[in-house]
Amino acid sequence: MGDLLLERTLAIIKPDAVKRHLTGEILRQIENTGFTLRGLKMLHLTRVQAEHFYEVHKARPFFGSLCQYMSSGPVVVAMLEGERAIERWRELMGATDPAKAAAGTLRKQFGTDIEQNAVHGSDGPETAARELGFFFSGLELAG
Ligand code: 3AN
Repeated sequence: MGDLLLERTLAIIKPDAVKRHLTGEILRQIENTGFTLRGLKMLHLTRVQAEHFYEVHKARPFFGSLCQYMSSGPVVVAMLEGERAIERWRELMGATDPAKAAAGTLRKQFGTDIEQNAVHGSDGPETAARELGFFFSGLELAG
């Protein structure tokens, strides 16, 4: 066996997608792509919680608008597990700007614009560990 790399990553179905009743369809595509759902919950972030989650972006011009949007309605957060899950989930999401995302990606199918782009995914192993820890407890992360 070669380089099997079982990873976990954080997926968020963002408020625009939840509002448009796309949660089930997005979870279906996640499972069809071979990811295992290891954790799943819906929550409505406060503005302060959204600012904390996106603190790496606090100097960016879109930070205020992004946090407003991410706290505008419920989100669904999922812990995905699979081989090379971090990179593979980024591939299934597609480019940040839905207009530039490849055909078949979730952002191409369901994104509205560069901000309201339907889904979030951790961009590397350290981010995945931090972001999973933000939403899931030690109890949920164990095992
Ligand atoms: P990605 O989510 O593809 O990793 P990031 O980390 O650059 O992209 O941006 C985080 C989030 O900030 C994006 N998912 C999107 O909602 C929002 N965003 C990124 N770039 C812009 C922009 N130019 N204008 C408005 N919102 C943006």
